[in-house]
Amino acid sequence: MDARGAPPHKVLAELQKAHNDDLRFRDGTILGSMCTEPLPVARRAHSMFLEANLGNPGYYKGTWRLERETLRILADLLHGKNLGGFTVSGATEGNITALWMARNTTRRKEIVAAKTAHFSVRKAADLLGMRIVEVPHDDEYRLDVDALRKAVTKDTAAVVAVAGTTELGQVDPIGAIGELCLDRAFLHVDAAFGGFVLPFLHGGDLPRWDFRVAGVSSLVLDAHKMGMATIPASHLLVREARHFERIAVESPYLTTVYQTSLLGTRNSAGVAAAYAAMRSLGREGYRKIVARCMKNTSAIVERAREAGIEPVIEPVVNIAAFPLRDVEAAQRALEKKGWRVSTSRNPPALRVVVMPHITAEGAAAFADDLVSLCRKLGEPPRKA
Ligand code: 0PR
Repeated sequence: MDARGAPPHKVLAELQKAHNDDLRFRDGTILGSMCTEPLPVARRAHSMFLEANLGNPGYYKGTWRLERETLRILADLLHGKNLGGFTVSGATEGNITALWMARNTTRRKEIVAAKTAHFSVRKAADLLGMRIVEVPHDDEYRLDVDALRKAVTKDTAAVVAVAGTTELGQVDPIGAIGELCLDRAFLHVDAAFGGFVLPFLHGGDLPRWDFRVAGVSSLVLDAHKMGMATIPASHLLVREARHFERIAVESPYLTTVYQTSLLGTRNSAGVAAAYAAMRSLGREGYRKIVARCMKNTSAIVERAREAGIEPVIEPVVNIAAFPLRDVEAAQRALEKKGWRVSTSRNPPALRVVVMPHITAEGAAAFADDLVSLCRKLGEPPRKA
């Protein structure tokens, strides 16, 4: 650190220079991220609550009310009654907290999950001294329930199911998983991505995946992904609030006697941003956003299909993955054209996340580039 401070204009110029090197969702070229441009009202809300700290809620009664109200809105959306929960920084913290609670409540050490679960579950297992028992998935990349039946034992603390897997956007058969877990193990649903998509999907007969499934113990969903809020804003909801007691730590000099969150000082700007996004969009607003994302996803898939490029699975949410011979070469070629896409490992595929910042024109332009580059790279149409 310098001995003397620099004048604000100089500092701001440095910040601007760094900011200019960042990509921006608004440019419409990012198809490799699960985040998007936050809603303007969410940005405003975020900047209003920069001082608040929900780690000490007694000083921030208004923010605390907003958090409770946000959780009430979400519980209603996800068909839960009298749920416990709080805002977390992301699904990583949500997954760690849920598994921490499961370990301390059951006094068991095994987490059963499919390979398709997010890597944050591995972080949780490592931190908590737990062991992951990996179960296979079916041909459609959904957790295999028959395999799960064998894997759940008296040592199982929790099963992790995913509603919107990171790589393919697939939804595990949570109804059947819930039946299996009921009275036997915790069932934690990772709806980091799907949480703000599945409730708003038009039509379809999506099997139940939320608190309507009796076996679901906890659920995490990220408002900083499809929730249109700012980063960081995520929510952990727990069917039985008393489970939080198992991870409670005394916090004697604060305004609350116990703290049940992993984090001490807690971000509150994200709480306000999530509240603002949900209040101003309402179900209808999210429905429109999800419908547009799904339409653009279908447009990309259909165009690719015409050129003989089949997606790994029929997209369930606004994620599509194309199994190419040389995924990295295709990614590089698309990057040269200005597109940012990501890849999946299981199976190796080019992965696109069609977020709200992608317009219909953008989706069409991307699909054209994808098809022509694949032709140029000699990507053979995949045989069914
Ligand atoms: N669970 C699932 C199903 C996820 O997809 C993710 C994140 C997490 C948990 C962890 O959530 P947090 O990162 O909020 O703690 N999925 C993305 C990923 O790892 C996160 C992401 C988002 C990465 C935007 C890059 C990016 O540009 O790919």
